[in-house]
Amino acid sequence: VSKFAGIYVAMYSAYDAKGIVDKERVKRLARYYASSGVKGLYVGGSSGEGMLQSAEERKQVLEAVLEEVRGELAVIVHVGASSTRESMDLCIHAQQVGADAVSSVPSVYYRLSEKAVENHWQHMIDSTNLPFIIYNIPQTTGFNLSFDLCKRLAQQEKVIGVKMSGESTFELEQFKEAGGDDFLVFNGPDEQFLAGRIMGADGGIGGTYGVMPELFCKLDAYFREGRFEEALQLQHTVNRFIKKLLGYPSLYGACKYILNLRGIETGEPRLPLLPVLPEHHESLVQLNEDIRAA
Ligand code: HMN
Repeated sequence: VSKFAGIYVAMYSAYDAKGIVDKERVKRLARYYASSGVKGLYVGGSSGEGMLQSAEERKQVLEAVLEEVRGELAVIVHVGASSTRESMDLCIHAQQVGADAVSSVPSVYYRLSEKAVENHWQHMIDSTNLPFIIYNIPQTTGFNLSFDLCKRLAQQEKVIGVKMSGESTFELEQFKEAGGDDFLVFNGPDEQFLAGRIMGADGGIGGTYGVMPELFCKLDAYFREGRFEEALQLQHTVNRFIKKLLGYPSLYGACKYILNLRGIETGEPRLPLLPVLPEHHESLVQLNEDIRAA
């Protein structure tokens, strides 16, 4: 299980100028991360806009990523959808094409009981031999994983961890406790990466890593080496960038624009996520330079 610990870029999807999934661009983006030092990629999550794509498109993105970096990077694919059936189909596909693990949020839109969410996840777990990583992101799904449910799920060998995108490091610590030593916790809020690591996270999965993967790898290395003062200083630097990124119409639009500036074309985010406007270009050019100089 510990082979999965580490830093994962929550990868953006890449589209052409018309907004259609562009497999070549997806491959180039995956290749860009292969040389950045990260452990792997988290495909089709919030940053990857999996929820804004058809199942067919999600499969295309995953296939492109695997064709490019299979065996080089660990690839976790988010298969969450409103419909259990669709998620199961994505799990089966993930196994067929050689992903390393699957992960899912609870079903969204319907207000579901804990029992229903557990059943939703269980169907996915049973549909594949791949390891499963729970994705807890209460601020967008309205469902907060309980300690008890985490503990119950973690008893299954296939359930290897949780991506904790809630902001409480206390709950993060509790999930680690619930799952036991073999259970991985991935920090979700990038601006709290160091705090999450200190409270027990085994690594992190984040969207802003996508524009500064090297900085997060360095931050993680400082933590592992016990160089906490340097780690803290670097987290402060990173957070100044994140704060700026959060000031644009959409975080994803801003990050994708920065990648475009680096020659890694990813297109604009899909609506309803807003792209950046021409008036933002100049400040993003500056931000890109600041990140590169850090
Ligand atoms: C994903 O693709 O699933 C996300 O990257 C999840 C991740 O935890 C991000 N959370 C959200 O987008 C809600 C963070 O990386 C987040 O973008 C960052 O901490 C800035 O607030």
